[in-house]
Parts: sequence; C-alpha cells; structure tokens
Amino acid sequence: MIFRWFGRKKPEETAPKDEAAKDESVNLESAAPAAEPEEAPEPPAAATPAPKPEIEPVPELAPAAPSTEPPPVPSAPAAEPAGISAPPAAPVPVEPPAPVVFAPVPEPEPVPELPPAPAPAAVAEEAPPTRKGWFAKLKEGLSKSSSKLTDGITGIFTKRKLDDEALEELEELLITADLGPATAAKVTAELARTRFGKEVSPEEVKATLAAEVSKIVTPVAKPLVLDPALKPHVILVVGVNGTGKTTTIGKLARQFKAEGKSVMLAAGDTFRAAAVSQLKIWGERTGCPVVARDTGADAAGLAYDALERARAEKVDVLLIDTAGRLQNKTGLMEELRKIVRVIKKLDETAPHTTLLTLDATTGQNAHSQVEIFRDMVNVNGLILTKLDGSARGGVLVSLAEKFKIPVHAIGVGEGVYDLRPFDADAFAKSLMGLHAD
Ligand SMILES: Nc1nc2c(ncn2[C@@H]2O[C@H](COP(=O)(O)OP(=O)(O)OP(=O)(O)O)[C@@H](O)[C@H]2O)c(=O)[nH]1
Ligand SMILES: [Mg+2]
Repeated sequence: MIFRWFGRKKPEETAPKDEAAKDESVNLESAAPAAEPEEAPEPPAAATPAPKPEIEPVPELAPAAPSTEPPPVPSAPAAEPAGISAPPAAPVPVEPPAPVVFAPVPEPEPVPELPPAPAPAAVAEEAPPTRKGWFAKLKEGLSKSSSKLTDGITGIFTKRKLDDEALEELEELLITADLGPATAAKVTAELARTRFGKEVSPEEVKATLAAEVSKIVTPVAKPLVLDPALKPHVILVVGVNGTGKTTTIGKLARQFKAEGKSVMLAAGDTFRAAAVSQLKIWGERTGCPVVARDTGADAAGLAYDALERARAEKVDVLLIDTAGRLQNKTGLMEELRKIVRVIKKLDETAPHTTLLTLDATTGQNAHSQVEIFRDMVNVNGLILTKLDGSARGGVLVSLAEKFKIPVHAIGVGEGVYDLRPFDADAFAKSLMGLHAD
C-alpha cells in the first residue's frame, strides 16, 4: 500500500487518549496495575473458553470523545488554526474530499467556554494537503531539531575554512543533535573529503549534510506494504508506554480504510481500562470494528480471538494494540512473546509486521528501546512519532544507520492525518532547515 499525503490536524482531532485516560487518571509514569493480568493457560482459545470478546459494530458516525467531555482546552500546544469549536457532526467518510490547495489558514478563533457538546466527527473534516503543504508541515515540525543544527552550523562556518577544528566542532554539534557518533563521524568525513581547506559557507555545509543524511536514511524509507494475499495481514504494534502505539493504530486504520481495505482492531492492551476505551474511540472514528475484553483479560487470548474473527471475516488487515508497560520488563516481554506464539497457532507467518513506535522526543533512548523490543519480538518496522516539536529528530538518522530497520512512517501530530510516509529526501532537507522541492 502506498501512503498518501494527508491534511493538517485540528485540535479537536487529537488522539482520544486524553479523554479516555482521564477516566482513570492513569499516570503513564506511575500507573500501577489495577489487577494483575492473568497468566492464562495456553493456547488460550483451546484451554479455556474465554469470554466472547466484545465486537464493536462499525458505527455510522462516532464522536471523537465522550459526549460529556468539553472540547479540548485552547491551551493545547501548537494549536493548529481551523476552529476548535465543535463543527457540526458529519458522516465519517474515511476518504477525504478532493485535494485542496494547502494555504495559510486563519488564526484560530478563541475557544468559548462551551457547554458539553457532542464531540466532533473527526475524520471527515480534513483534506489532504498538497505536497507543498506536507513539506511545510514537516519543516515546521522539525524546526526545533533543525534550528539547533542550522544555528550551530552558521556559528561554526561563517567566514571560516574547513579545518580540523571546524570539523571537530561540527562533529560535536551533530552528536548533540542526536545523529549519534558514528553518523556524525561519517557525515563530517564526507564533508572533509570534498571541501577540506576550502572556505565553506553555512549553506554549502547544510546542503552537503542534507545529501549525506538522505543517503543514510534512504535505504530505510519504505512504505508499509500490505500483502493482499493475506486475510488478514496482521500488524502487531509494540512500544514503550506513551510512544504512540494506539494513536498510530488509529491513524493507520484511517489510511487503510481510505484505500478501501477492511480493517479490524484488537485492544491487546488489556492492562488499563483507559487503553481499551481509547482504542474503541479510534475504532468509532475510523469505522473499524474493535475486538476487546475487560481490563486484566489475557492479551494473548484476545489476540487469538481477534485473529480468528478476522480470518473468518476475511478482513484485509488486523491491527493489534499492546500494553507499553506491565509490572516489569519481564512481564511485558512474556506477554508480547505469548501474543506472538499464540497467533502463530492460527497463522504461523503472523504477525506479518511487528511495528515498534518510538517517541522522537526521547532521543538516544530510542536506541535502547529498539534493542529491547527487537530481542522480545521480531521488530521489522519502525514508526517515529512526535517528530513535530521534537528537538531530537536527528535520532532517526542514527537509528537508520545502526539498525537498518524500515521506517514506514513518521508521526507529525496527534491528528488522524498526522502520519506520513517517511520521505528520506524531504526529511533530510527539513532537518537542515532547507527548502524541499
Ligand atoms: N505531537 C504528537 N503527539 C503524538 C503523536 N503520536 C502520539 N501522540 C500523543 O502521544 C500520547 C500517547 O499516545 P498513545 O497512542 O496513547 O501512546 P501508547 O503508546 O498507546 O501509550 P500506552 O497505551 O500508555 O502504552 C497521546 O497524547 C497522543 O496524542 C505524534 O506524532 N505527535
Ligand atoms: Mg496505548
């Protein structure tokens, strides 16, 4: 499948997590298990006739948040223009309308103190931007990362020859911008090879670096391709808590639906009640059935049931959400491995894609997360989330260089359209604050 270029988010289209999470006041950092997830016998389906999972019907039109909730507060960071006040409910055509030209949008209107109102239908409101609009968003999203780099480069290279000292300073700058020591050394060596001893302008340095970064990330810039022969193509989404698993599932579901695929979601994060309701909200917004069980239920059993159901219904893609934290790392490892083991009983080739979500704001920490999850399950795809507003977007370069795992997409916001295919060249140029063509 090929990702499309999608439109800008609206504040009310941000992930429903907040609303869901509020229900339980779950603090991601301090959440303690309400109940120990039971260690169910294996295989779950065969061993214990588990309670029939709850199948969410495909709704006609769904609110993005519980109707008792007021709309998001205006203080949301980087609120996008385009009214925050609830628009009239509209059908949820997953396919957005015809492309519109991305143009500067008016200032957001101040949000009045609204009484509780039905939450907006999120999906219908956005339209895909032009390619130009996409770059603008990417560049804006990466501006914190790029300004760190470009300010540094300008500082080092204004009226200065490319000597050893300048190269050392540049290497250091690249390391602090999360490109990692190996990448930083490689990139500076390439610059030295062609320009050593010459006076170079900051612009030249940026252009050379962008070209080098692009070379490094191009091999991993691969769209997530669904195998049409698989019914379903199973995508297991894993990652540390808060990295964007559930939100990414919602965004992917919308994209697949827009491509005419049938999609089913499995609420495999049975650890928190809020996690299940969050996924259900995404299911409603995107018109996808959600297989869920009560909090504390066996996640592997749930995944098994979901796959069984998806196979019976010949669904194109099954997206399985998972918990980002359990009592401890061992517990998480056991659970993820068990999910994989159990779904293999139905389809030994599943999961076909194991996607790891990484929060770009955590910088180098993402490296240890890849190592940990790669050891737990066979991670074969990455999604970098929160590239918008992160000053540490350079980490994508060092991840690409070190692990060479495909980066299928990047998250550039909380909205349903804010998942983009990873375009190596556009990313490299944006990271260096250059105009992408
Ligand atoms: N700015 C921004 N926020 C994002 C992005 N992706 C996810 N988020 C936000 O990050 C927060 C956590 O996202 P979730 O999808 O709930 O993360 P999770 O990995 O499912 O978390 P757990 O269920 O706790 O393990 C939410 O507030 C999302 O809206 C992104 O690309 N950009
Ligand atoms: Mg989640």
